[in-house]
Amino acid sequence: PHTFWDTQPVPSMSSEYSQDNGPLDNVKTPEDVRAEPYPLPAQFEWCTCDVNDDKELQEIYTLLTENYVEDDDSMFRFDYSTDFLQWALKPPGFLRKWHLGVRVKGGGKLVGFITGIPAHIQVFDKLIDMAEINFLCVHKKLRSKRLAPVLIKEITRRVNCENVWQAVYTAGVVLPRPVSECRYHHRSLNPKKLIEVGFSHLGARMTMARTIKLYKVPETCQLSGMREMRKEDVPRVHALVSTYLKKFQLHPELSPEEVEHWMMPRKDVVYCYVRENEKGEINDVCSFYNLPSTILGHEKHNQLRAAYSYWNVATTVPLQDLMYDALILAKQLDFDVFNALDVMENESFLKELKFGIGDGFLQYYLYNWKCPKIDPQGIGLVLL
Ligand code: YNC
Ligand code: MG
Repeated sequence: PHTFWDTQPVPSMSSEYSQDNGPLDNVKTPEDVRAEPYPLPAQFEWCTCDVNDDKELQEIYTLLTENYVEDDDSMFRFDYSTDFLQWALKPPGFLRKWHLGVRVKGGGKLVGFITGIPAHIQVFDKLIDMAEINFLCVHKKLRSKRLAPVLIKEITRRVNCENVWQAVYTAGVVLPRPVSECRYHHRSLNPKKLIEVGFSHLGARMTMARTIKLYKVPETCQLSGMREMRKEDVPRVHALVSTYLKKFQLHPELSPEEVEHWMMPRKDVVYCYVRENEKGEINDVCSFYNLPSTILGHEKHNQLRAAYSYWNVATTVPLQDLMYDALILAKQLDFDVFNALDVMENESFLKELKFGIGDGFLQYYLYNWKCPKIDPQGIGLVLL
């Protein structure tokens, strides 16, 4: 039983996937929205976080780095950097009110967090203003006290106040009810370290030397004309990415400003490369973001450097060849592993490029929306 989720406009676990595509709730206006914040237990208060304030950004970083998502065996925990958080939370049109925190009363310690950012999301034939919800976190010492439902209700109220009634989010856990079930795949770049820290294991009848050789990649790109994306490439990259994403049943409609925000290289945050031909034309683009994990309780290593596949479009080479260069570039940047979901056309390169399947799923969800189930290959959306 889901005491909270059963009260929310999401399809129940037992229901059939809908044949139509539309909202679950009655249509409302911002005047219908409750004016006061939801009540919190007496020791706590709401705060609107300011990610431009270095001290507040540091508090968010500390909450997340100590309390955010871990794997099932508690070996690794996401370690989003402050620069990454600035990038993730300040896209064009972001609202400070959607960076919601819970503090101990009197401006005390930050113990809870959830965020929304605005996005135009196409689901089948409908284009909807949505919030992308992320970074839901409750301090470890305050778990199982039903604080998460209050955070979710309050962010919903703040989103509804802006006349936005739908949201998209992902989670490792199964809740009512996934619109798509996707899986991570992992490509070892530094197999020795991955094995030492327990991220992967030496295969049967494999030696360390043989494993290192198996995952070795060339030192330089194999395609001609690969270079970092520059500001002047934004219009062309926008055209490539927005045309490509239209193929998928669930995808964002990105403006040129959003493409600039999400794809222009930022050191240690997001990497983007274009392939320029002899005529100066760009026809292929690949990108990945840097999301390290803290390695919990290991004496030799304390951080796993992971690159995550982001927006990739190949129009003049096989996608596999473009992604091989992405692996080579990630290796040059000293990443230990390159992760990719089975979304978009990623299945076309995962096996050949020696990705291994991860354990567990990444569930995609829509709030206040019913529609048919979408295969991973129909998902054109990557959330950070
Ligand atoms: C989760 N990840 O099922 P029921 S992903 C949503 N997303 O409710 P309590 C979750 N709901 O089943 P705790 C959830 N995890 O009784 C649990 N729940 O109906 C539900 N972990 O609350 C759960 N971050 O406060 C149950 O649980 C209820 O103290 C229990 O807190 C949960 O960001 C959590 O994994 C996750 O920090 C905060 O465990 C805590 O355990 C934690 O007693 C580590 O809560 C970090 C972590 C989640 C990452 C993410 C996406 C979040 C989406 C939230 C839903 C958004 C809906 C749309 C809103 C806008 C709408 C508009 C328009
Ligand atoms: Mg709680």
